[in-house]
Amino acid sequence: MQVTSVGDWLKLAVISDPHLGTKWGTPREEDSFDQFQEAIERSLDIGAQIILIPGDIFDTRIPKLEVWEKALRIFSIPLMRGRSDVSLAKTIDKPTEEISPLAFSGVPVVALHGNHERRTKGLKNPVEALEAAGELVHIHGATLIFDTPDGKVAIHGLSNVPDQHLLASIQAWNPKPVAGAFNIMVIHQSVGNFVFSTEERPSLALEDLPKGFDIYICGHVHFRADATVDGKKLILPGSTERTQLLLVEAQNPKGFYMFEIGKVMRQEFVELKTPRDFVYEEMRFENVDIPELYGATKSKVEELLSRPLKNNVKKPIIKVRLVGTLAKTASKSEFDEYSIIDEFKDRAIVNIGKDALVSPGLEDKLQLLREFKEKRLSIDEQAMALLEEYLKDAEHVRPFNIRGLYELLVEERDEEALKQILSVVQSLTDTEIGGDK
Ligand SMILES: [Mn+2]
Repeated sequence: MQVTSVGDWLKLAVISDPHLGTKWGTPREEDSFDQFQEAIERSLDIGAQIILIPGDIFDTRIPKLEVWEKALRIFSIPLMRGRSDVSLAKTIDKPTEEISPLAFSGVPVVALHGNHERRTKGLKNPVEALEAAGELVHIHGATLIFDTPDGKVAIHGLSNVPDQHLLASIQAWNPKPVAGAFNIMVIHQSVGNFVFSTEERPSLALEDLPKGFDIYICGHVHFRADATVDGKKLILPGSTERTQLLLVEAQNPKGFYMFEIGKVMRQEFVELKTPRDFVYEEMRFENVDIPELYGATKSKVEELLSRPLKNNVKKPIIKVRLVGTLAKTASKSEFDEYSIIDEFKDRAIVNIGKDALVSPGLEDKLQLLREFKEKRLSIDEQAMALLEEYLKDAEHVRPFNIRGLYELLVEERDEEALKQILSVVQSLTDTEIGGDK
């Protein structure tokens, strides 16, 4: 990328959805921090004059102190890189007393809060806490106008709003492009066809976005994408951290955007080097038995591990999704995916999805449920009947009076239930010992 260019007003970095603190307590707990720090440092190395973060800096509303400690260190990096040649000229709908002069002692960071950080009205969210520390400027239904050596740039931002209030919030805010400035509109919502997950409905049609801005930027969606709004670009940078192990995440690299804004706008997606490799594969089966399933899954993981890695420092994430039907004699619960995960734990972070693997007996079980419904059994009776159905082949529970125990437990007569169990266990051990003699 060309670092020195004449006539550009501003080099703007857009780094989205770092989700700091996600996967805490797992082998991946450092990832969100490593990737965000790389994005911040590299954007500064390329010459970013403003860093814009469209929400979900943190993974939770009230992050742990351990997460804060790491986050505060990373946010101090842009402050220490020397004063940027941009200055805040004016704010609209943003009281200037909320902004700390410290935020302009280095390269300023402008941020929205995302849905992961949003809190009830009257409570402070963690992005506001970062603002109080002078590490960034938070915007929500507000505009910041910056003077750069060559022109004005206006950042108009609406932090995350619950879907049902979104249109009303945009109408109430009613942002207008600033004359003579390059106008950036930034939000954190699902928009158009871009949604966080298949369960989510888009909360905003592309045509509902306010008109007349030079570029639209949207956080929230974790894979990189772009579209056109009113003849202008809509950029979804995607998250720096891989929070969902979906196929689309395996196909899209993680990174951030650098924009060179001026009479013309240039953009570059900068791919990060710190993310772990992520491989996603689907395996299809028909009437597979359990030993076969173990064998096939293990050799698939082995095969995926033999491929060259981009990141040789961190163990790759390998997701294998099992799809299809099990043999008649097989039950899904007999397949313990954790034994495979454990077997490979020194070489990879393995994830095995077996939701789409169907036991042939499932159809029979659904039929059973339908019958219960027709017979109008009570919930308790349905549970009892299901329990009996499940246990009918389990020899080791046969000596127990399951129905009797269940009824005692429903009535919270736990002591009596325990006594019954102990007396059965006693009689069983007595006969075992007796048999040995
Ligand atoms: Mn997010």
